[in-house]
Amino acid sequence: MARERRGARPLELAAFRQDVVAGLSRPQKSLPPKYFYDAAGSRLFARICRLPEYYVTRAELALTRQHLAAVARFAGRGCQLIEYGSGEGVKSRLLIRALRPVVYVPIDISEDALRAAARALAREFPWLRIAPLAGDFSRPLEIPVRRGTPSVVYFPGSTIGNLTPDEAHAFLSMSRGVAAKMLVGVDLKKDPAALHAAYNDKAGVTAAFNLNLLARINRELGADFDLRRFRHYAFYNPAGGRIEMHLVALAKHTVRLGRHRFHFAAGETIHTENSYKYSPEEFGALAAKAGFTSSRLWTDRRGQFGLFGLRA
Ligand code: SAH
Ligand code: AVI
Repeated sequence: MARERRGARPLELAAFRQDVVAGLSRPQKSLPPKYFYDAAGSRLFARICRLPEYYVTRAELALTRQHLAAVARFAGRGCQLIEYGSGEGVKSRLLIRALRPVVYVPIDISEDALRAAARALAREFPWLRIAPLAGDFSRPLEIPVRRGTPSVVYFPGSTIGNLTPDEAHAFLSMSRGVAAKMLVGVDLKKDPAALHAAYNDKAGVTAAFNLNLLARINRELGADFDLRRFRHYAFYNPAGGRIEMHLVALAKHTVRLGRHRFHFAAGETIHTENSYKYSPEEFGALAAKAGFTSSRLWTDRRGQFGLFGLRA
């Protein structure tokens, strides 16, 4: 019998189990990255954002501060602001201050992180109506917005990079039905050495984040992964234009999950995440294919990260 986490819904747990079993049954074992974000995973991600090697958050924060007036003019004040994968909402604060939205709808799969961020924002912005939505943005969601007031979708952090280009295209097309304007944070192509360092930090926080996925499967689904038998492995794949994160089995062994048995050869990997890096042209073309007719791009001074303003 699986040990259910307090508060975990049986349906979500069933979907989690199904995805894990399907992913570990493939010739190249894989797990969907959305499952990184239980409460522990969200805390580890917050630590990643503060690492010296992880330029992503700092670059996006800097460019948002630098171009805030132009971004606010593009989005328009008094809109309904819908944010996918809101997490801690670090950058959201800047937009909320500049846009003064009539409602802010943060959407995140990590319920604990979502509630904590919403509580903090409510203290900071007592005038703001906040309508948090715990859910999976890869599935259709009922978003509580009013017709008649313009909506803006905000998708920062390069979370779009964790989708395959096909999934990103589907996501952008879906968002076009939610709002006519979108702000998307995109990590840009750069020196592979900088990318490599960002996903192989010296303090080992990214490794802990990657391994927490196995710990979560043990906690919530009652599997018997031995974390000492796996090693974090992340590298830039230039042909694919993406960082790949894997967990490498250090020795031949078998993992049990209920009635399932998953055999690992020494050196075999579980592919846990892709993090796509785009050139401005590549992302512009993807947005155009998804039906956005015009796009603006703001970048930080070093050209590491881009914020795209898309209009349908
Ligand atoms: N926007 C924040 C957090 C980025 S981390 C920032 O820029 O720093 C990615 C966030 O997306 C996490 O909070 C994670 O819980 C959430 N997330 C990942 N996959 C998701 C999915 N399928 N549906 C909803 N939220 C998801
Ligand atoms: C959330 N996402 C954009 C992060 C990234 O950079 O792909 C997740 C992450 N994985 C390892 N470090 C950070």
